Amino acid sequence: MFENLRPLSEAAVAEQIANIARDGFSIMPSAISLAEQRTLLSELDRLESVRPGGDFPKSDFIGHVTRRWVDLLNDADLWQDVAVHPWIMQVLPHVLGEGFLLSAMATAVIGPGEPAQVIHDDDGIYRFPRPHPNLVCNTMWALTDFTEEAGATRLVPGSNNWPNDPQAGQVYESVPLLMPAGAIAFVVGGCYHGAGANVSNRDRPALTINYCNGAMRQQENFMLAVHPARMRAFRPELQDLLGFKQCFLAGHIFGGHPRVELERHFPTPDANDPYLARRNSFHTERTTLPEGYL
Ligand SMILES: O=C(O)CCC(=O)C(=O)O
Repeated sequence: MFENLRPLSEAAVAEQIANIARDGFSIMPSAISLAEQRTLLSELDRLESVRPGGDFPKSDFIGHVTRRWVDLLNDADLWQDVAVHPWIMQVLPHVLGEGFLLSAMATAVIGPGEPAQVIHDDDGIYRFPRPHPNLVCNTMWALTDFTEEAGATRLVPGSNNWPNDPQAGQVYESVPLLMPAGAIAFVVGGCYHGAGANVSNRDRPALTINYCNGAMRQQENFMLAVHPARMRAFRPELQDLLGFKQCFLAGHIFGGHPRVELERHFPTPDANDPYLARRNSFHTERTTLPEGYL
């Protein structure tokens, strides 16, 4: 996926960075081609058929008719492309610093009738006093038009620069993240936001691909979730995002580079490896490791 996307110009990257710093969010239209949108939408249909209702237990925060699938890197290969979308890779080093990591990959298919999510900040999980440098940046992928009726994310512009944490129950002046299908929006971790109420009669299918500063703990425990034999077959850019790149000392093994240990334990991806051979079947079934891998 995204092979035909031309790189963002330097000016376009600078504009994204400036928007994010000022408002806490920024939109990149035409980041996902029509064909790619269709592919991702049919992938969501497939996930619904094999893991109906999503993976997270329902709650007011997660939603009651919202489907959030996770553990996506153990699933269809296209998720490996999603994680390293070229425009996201161009902008994020300037927002989160070199050595930033993939923190969580999920879907947010907001079903009709879902009420608005509480306004929150994504980097509140770290409980660092504000203001602080950017720790987290989420990317919201619009697979159909983000309209107010369909539950476009609500944003509080400029709140990323506020000194206080958002308070549950407080009403904030927010704007809807209106964007056409195919757009990707950055929402920096300090920006107050929440999914909007879906008062339409259709789903609001979106991806939420979340990244963090390289010294922060990732939300999703990829290093335990994805078997090293599988990670070994990922492209190096994705391996880096999972933690095979040191951020100063963070991420070392025996004081050395984690990639050295990856090579030592899993030197040659073997085409006959039964684990790797199963990768193509992930399109139709839930991941299970073959016997002898744990
Ligand atoms: O789906 C959305 O619009 C926002 C989701 C969100 O902020 C969250 O789940 O933390």
